[in-house]
Amino acid sequence: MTALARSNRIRRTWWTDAVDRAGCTAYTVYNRMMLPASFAGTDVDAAHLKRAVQVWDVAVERQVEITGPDADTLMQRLTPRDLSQLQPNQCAYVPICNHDGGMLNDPVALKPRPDTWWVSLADGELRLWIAGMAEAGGYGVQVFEADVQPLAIQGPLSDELAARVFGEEVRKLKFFRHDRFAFNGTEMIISRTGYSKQGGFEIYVEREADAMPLWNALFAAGADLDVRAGCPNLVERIEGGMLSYGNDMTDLDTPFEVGLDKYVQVYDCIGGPALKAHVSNRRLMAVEMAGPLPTCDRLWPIMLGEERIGVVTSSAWSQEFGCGVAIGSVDRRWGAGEDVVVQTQDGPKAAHLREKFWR
Ligand code: THG
Repeated sequence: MTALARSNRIRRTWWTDAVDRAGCTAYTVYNRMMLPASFAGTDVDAAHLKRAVQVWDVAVERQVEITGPDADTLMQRLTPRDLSQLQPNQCAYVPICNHDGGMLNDPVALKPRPDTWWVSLADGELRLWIAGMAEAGGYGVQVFEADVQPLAIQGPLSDELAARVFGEEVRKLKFFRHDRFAFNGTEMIISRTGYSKQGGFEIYVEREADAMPLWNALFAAGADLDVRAGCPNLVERIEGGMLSYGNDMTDLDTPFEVGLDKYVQVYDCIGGPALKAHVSNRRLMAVEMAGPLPTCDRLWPIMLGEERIGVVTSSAWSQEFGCGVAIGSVDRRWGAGEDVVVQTQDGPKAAHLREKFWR
């Protein structure tokens, strides 16, 4: 394996020094910023995430701020998800589509204040798209990347750790809700969200001066909980069927082709007419694979006899389930139960299409 060459072009976060010191062994680049990808190895990291609690530097979840009197109108123009019933303290997972209905991003959106949205981006260029739409449509808003850096707490002991640092009230936060909690003489927005199925919170840190004090407070408070530095975990997220923009979907996929049907309710939006007319002929499925598996850094054809019926978009070896776990984009004519062959760069692997993910 070769190293990632660092430079100014690949932005550091407020915690990069601490993440290095904590033993990060691999980074990836996400929104032109450093995202830790491994500490003790994906398997060891996953096992620890499932039993204890981790602190994740997810500053790469960039917040595009849309602020002004037309912020709500523009936001509803940008997504086919119906935002009209959303509570002020609610987060929403929102597909964002181009005019063909193709997925441009799958962010979490929330309102830190009235007339202000934060669009918490997956990897992509969405700020330019939003700024362009605001300008072209003459919306009364400002659009910019806010200097907010999220830190996630994930794992079954997340509530205990968060309560020790932010107080018992944080336990009452419901899934995909946010609120403000005191820390270090300031208030921080915390949501019960995060890119794992193990539960936890995300803290939207707005001042660099609070970043290391928060990191240090979490590690001091969680010593007896075996708190460790961690990161979004490849195998855990595939076991849970959590999607990764750029891997499991691109602008060549509509929400219907990547299992996001339930977030398409409004057609009077960018991409709405295309989505209304759209007939999708493939969908994402769980794929169980025989190992050993090489790194999935290209699309792997899924073969049923001589016919190519889809591609594997992400995969990893699962120690917990004793098999390769994968996400595949498969022709709708074929469904769960099919025995298939996946062509990896290391040769063919026996595989099986499943109805459900592993958790
Ligand atoms: N949190 C925040 N911002 C983010 C992510 C996050 N930005 C980047 C990336 N992750 C965006 N993509 C996702 C993908 C899945 C989920 C959240 C963001 C997610 N999915 C739930 C699941 O699959 O179980 C379902 C959510 C729902 O149905 O409402 O949480 O993690 N701030």
